[in-house]
Amino acid sequence: MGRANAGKTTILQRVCDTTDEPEIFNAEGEKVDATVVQGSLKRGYHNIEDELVFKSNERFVFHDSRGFEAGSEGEFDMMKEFVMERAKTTKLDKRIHAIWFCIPLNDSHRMVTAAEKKFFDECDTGHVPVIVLLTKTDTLALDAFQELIEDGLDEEDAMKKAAKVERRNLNECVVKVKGWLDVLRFPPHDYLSLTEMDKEGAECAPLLTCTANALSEEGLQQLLISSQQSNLELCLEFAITKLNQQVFHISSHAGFHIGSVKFQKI
Ligand SMILES: Nc1nc2c(ncn2[C@@H]2O[C@H](COP(=O)(O)OP(=O)(O)OP(=O)(O)O)[C@@H](O)[C@H]2O)c(=O)[nH]1
Ligand SMILES: [Mg+2]
Repeated sequence: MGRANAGKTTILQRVCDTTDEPEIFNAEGEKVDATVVQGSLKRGYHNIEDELVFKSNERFVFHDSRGFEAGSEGEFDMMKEFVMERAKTTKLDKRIHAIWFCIPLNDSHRMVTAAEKKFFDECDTGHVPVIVLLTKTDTLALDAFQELIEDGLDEEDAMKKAAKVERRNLNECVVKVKGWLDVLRFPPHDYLSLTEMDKEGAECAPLLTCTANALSEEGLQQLLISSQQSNLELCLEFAITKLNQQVFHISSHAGFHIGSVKFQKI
């Protein structure tokens, strides 16, 4: 989910380790001709019912929201109906498992729009976690630099102090967004800031770890981690965490302690 230009497609491409456009399938599972939708895709047109799949990793199926910030009630209602129905359906192939809600931080004048607040006030996604992704946080670096120049620093000093100001500004943004969303009826499950996702090789592990941790069903957690194919370390990390939990379970029942370090070495 997320307004136009929020960085949605970029994140999906990173997760699937590709720069290609996705293949699109309509609600009936028929492939949609990419040349027909190409122009409209560029303008941010999406049909949330469509399934997006990247050739590089066909294990993930994505749905991309329309930019419902445009203020059209009809579009918002369509999105809400889709999310609430797909979050609860018992049909496995139709179920959505997690929602990444992108809020770009490069537009300080409209950090959170009314339509975004409305989502968290009205959309009951049940067990499906909604994770707010604060995107494009790298753009805060230039803002920080400019702020320091405006305060009268020369370029060299501004460069030196920019990182600190950037961190402070990011923290302030996170606090503000949380303050707005956490008071609503269906607040986000978690928040994560992402930086430079438009750069090749951008780090996806925090996003996958955060999502896996948000999934309430253990089976789904494992499925997510095994679906991502690019990060073996993450597979190992989750396998070890799982093993440690089992070991702890056994040891607490058996009344003796088995050091988890030993098992990590194995
Ligand atoms: N600086 C910066 N730019 C980014 C980042 N992520 C994406 N972008 C750029 O932002 C623009 C929009 O990214 P998209 O991924 O197409 O955004 P989208 O949400 O899919 O947009 P629509 O499909 O139009 O709704 C592109 O030019 C990206 O290269 C980021 O982390 N940092
Ligand atoms: Mg897009």
